[in-house]
Amino acid sequence: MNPVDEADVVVLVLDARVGPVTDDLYLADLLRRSGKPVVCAVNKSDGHEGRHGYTQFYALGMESVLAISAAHGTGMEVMIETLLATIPPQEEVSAEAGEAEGVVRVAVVGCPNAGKSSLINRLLGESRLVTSETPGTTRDSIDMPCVDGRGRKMILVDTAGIRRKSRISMRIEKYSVIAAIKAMDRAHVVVLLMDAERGVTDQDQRVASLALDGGKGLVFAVNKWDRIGGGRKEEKVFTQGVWDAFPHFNHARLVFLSALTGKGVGKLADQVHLTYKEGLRHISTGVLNRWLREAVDKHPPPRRMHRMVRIRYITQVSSLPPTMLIFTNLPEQIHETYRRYLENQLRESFGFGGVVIRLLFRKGENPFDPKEGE
Ligand SMILES: Nc1nc2c(ncn2[C@@H]2O[C@H](COP(=O)(O)OP(=O)(O)OP(=O)(O)O)[C@@H](O)[C@H]2O)c(=O)[nH]1
Ligand SMILES: [Mg+2]
Repeated sequence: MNPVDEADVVVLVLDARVGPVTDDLYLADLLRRSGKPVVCAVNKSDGHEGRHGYTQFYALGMESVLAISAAHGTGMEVMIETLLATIPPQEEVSAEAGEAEGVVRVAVVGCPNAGKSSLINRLLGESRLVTSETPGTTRDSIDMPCVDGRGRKMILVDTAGIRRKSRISMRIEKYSVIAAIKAMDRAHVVVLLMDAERGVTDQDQRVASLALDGGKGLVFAVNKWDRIGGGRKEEKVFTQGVWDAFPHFNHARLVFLSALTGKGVGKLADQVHLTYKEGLRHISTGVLNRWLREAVDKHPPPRRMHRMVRIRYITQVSSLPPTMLIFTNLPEQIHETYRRYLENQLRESFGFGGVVIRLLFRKGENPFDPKEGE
């Protein structure tokens, strides 16, 4: 098999100071006919001569013509970026494969006695796990494959109740807590189960942060709602309490349920699948850049040390969690407030409920702008 057939994308390296020569035209034509995405990297594009030479390569009629300098390392990030944007996103492929298999790994975590094992039994439709009113019943994290009423597959992972460190006296309990945290690590989506009568605990806050920081989807669930016997008003009050405790997580979904009666359990399964899908979403580079221009125009980053902060380009490099690479002239000058602004705007436009959005700021020179860096 020839190397072009095996490639996802081909980089055609050209010399800014020589050409385009006949061989370049021949190669460009050959590659165009291969049907593969081609990125033209015009090397030695530094200096006046190089910059002038680079523009000649538009004559090749290729879509991506980038100025680079292998010797000086300029234009590398934009090139890598363009390559990543050209390759069909792996996550999207795996999302489809995942859809076909439909297996979402779900870790159910929460305080001892919150009803985690009861909830999993409900989802399984049978009493497979031992439950009891004694906190600390579950010690191991067990995988439970399950198909719900709508034919969707999940792997449910029961975990030991996570309690405050100072209260963990027995070694075995300490290990089961570590196991619960590990189970979370292997999950796509974490269901944080709270006990309606207890409200939000410190541990819940720690666990939610762990889940989101680990790039997991997060769904809040309030169990034992049958004991409250509450209606809409009580739900509203409880919901407010949850968002007060998790001010940065209010994009996540919250479900009221009763593992005992089964009410709300189907809704939880729906929200788990939705959150998983949010984490897998991939937004195309074109759409993202149109969004970026609007967001930055509406509210440009403040000047820093008498310099304009320019935000030039954005692309999504991975999913689960969605990770965006943003090119700017002064990455170290993007402050938390502005990062949050961009994150909120992204959520407003694209959703991503229940998952973190990672924004990575990189120094990116614009190879098309000779004034860059001034
Ligand atoms: N009223 C009511 N009781 C519930 C509900 N869910 C669970 N329980 C009860 O709460 C107790 C604890 O349930 P478990 O499922 O064992 O809780 P767990 O979170 O797995 O507990 P550990 O494994 O000890 O961490 C049991 O007595 C359950 O019957 C519910 O929705 N409503
Ligand atoms: Mg249990």
